[in-house]
Amino acid sequence: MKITDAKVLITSPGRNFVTLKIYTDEGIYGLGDATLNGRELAVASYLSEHLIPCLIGRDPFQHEDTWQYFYRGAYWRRGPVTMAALGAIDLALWDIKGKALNTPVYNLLGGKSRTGVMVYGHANGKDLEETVDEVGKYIALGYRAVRAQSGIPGIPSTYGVAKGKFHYEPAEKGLPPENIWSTEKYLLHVPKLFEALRLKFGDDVHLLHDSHHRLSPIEAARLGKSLEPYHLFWLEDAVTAELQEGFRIVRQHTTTPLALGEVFNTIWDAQTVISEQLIDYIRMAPLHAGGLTHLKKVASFAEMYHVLTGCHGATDLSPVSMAAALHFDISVNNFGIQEYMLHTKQTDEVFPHSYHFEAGFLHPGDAPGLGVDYDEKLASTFPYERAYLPVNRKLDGTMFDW
Ligand code: CS2
Ligand code: MG
Repeated sequence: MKITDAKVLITSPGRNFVTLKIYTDEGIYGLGDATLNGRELAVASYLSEHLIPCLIGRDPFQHEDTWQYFYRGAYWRRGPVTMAALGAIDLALWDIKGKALNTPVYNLLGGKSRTGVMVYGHANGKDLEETVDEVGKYIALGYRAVRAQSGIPGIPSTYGVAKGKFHYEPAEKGLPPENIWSTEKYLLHVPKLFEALRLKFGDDVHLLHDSHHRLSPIEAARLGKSLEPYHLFWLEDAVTAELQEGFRIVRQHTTTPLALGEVFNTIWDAQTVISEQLIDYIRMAPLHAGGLTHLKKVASFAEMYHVLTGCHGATDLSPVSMAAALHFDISVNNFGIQEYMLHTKQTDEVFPHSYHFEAGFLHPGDAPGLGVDYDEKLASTFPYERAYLPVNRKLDGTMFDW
């Protein structure tokens, strides 16, 4: 089998998505997600201008050699743009392989290791009361695990809180909106939120929270300790992770489980935090981690150090990414949990898929390949429009992490 062509498809059914479609001489095509939220066209161009010309003529079954070719051959290695483009190619090759062998991709990754993939939903509210109500709605829908993010008294807007009644979608058309931040107000508020959630819903439901890269190690230690009575499933992205050793300070002070890594794109980004057991969950998703080929290696390395997986699954990862993650999740032994932010109805129509939700679990379905398709005609009715993630400033105007 040979690759005969590939094209980059861009659509915006509620938010921008970039999809790679690889064609073969046997009429089978594969899909890969190449969406990098707020930098979509950088990946689209990297694929069209630099990688696709080298893809034509390659055997799509050679996913390891193709991965190495585009990783080592880039010279300028790693980084979110490079690895999202490589991830898209890798996902499309696994999709082609599954279709050619008439089997779902999970059978090529080790087969099913569990009956379903436990997911967590995203509950958020403008204040504590609204957030508690939202968590209750997810529990009523059958979710076993719910992430809770609420507005912070004294701060006009913050990460994770939807503007309207629809689910939270961070990217916005136009130039980057500016959020305002106060770590002190945040650290005072979050323990009250989880105290209220445990009082209302008891101990059984798994509760998660995302600090979204905004604390220093000692602040994260303080928050972790203050949340211990509420036994979170995890506290995510407590600290920015360029300095992996910073998590030694957090680890020394708290038993709250830590999740990290949605912004990582190779195993080297996580090598210290995994090998020193400074985290409990690695959040890398197939799209950003250079595809399933590399993510399998990350999971094997993590397994040696008692670290479980917890793939990123926000709305800016398309249904192609979600499907790939589910084939990975259901097969890998050290599975932890899967994030499941709901896409818009239009997105689900552009990307028809076989995965489905049932009683708090997602199932990848048994369609050959990844089990997702792409309706090009419908996709063309949702034109791309540049959008940005917000930026974040402290109350005194100091530029901070969003
Ligand atoms: C968040 C994401 O889902 C999460 O855990 O960190 O919503 C993140 O903000 C977006 O994926 C950024 O594009
Ligand atoms: Mg996150």
